Amino acid sequence: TNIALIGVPTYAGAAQRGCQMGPEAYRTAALAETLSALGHVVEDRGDIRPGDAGGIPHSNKVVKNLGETVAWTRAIRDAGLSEAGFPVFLGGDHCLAAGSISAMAERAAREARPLFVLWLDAHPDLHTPATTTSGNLHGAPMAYVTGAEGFDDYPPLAARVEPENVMMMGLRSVDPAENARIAANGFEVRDMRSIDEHGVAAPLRAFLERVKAANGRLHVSLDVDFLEPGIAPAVGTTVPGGATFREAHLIMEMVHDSGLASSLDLVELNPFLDERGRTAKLMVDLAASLMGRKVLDRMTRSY
Ligand code: DIR
Ligand code: MN
Ligand code: MN
Ligand code: MN
Repeated sequence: TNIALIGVPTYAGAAQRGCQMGPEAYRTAALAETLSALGHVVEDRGDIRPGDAGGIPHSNKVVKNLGETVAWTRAIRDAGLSEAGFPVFLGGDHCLAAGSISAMAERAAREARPLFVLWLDAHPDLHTPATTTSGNLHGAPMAYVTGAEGFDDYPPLAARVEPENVMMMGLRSVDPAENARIAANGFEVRDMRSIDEHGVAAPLRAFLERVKAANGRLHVSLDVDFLEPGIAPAVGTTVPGGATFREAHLIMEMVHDSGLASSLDLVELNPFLDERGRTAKLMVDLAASLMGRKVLDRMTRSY
């Protein structure tokens, strides 16, 4: 596979600074070398920059950095659209997904195929600028890419993602406005309660069958806070009770075996909060599992 690493050093959508250092942390944790060793052709495109961001006011006064977030969204979308291979977007906070997913939806539409999204996150990120109560726009990309009202300041969507083509796993922090949007729109949601009861394998297998049957493209969006904070502490929005090391790797291994994945976000890593890079290394190992590393190949690595 031809993999392009796209650094997106933004914290425009986050609650605290630090995730702008994410792309360098992944490079330091040897992401490119790790994927090359699996036989892929890896090109690091370096970091992208947003265009000029004028301030954009919003009637919801808590909204932060709307102009910057919109400028990043446009730059990320353009970077994604200019890739022919498998882009890996290195965040940066999750506002990144507004650009990456809208680009991948447009690419899929050009091939007359649907885009499916596997959303791995403690949060559904289904706010709009009008409903956010934190003002942090990393809580909004999924509403944007599925065509919610209220994103008039964002770039117009060339193609929206159908909510029923989105599978969210790992949810355990959902705000009331987000819950209403889930109930009204047919997202497939496997929250942590569901994972406790049924595991990840059976529902993921069923989802991947749907992607295959529809000849879809598949984007994977991995927020660090999907993971149990004990194994992945370097994120500004930890929520207890996340996915275990093996649950997360099994998801990546199954997606690899399906052969369906075509793009990936690695988001919300805040290296400033890390202990000796352990979270960056875990995220690199998860990306390696997604790109074909098997349990029996795994190098010994101490976290
Ligand atoms: C919360 C937290 N729902 C918000 N969202 C986060 O700020 O709107 N998403 N952390 O990843
Ligand atoms: Mn998120
Ligand atoms: Mn999250
Ligand atoms: Mn977030």
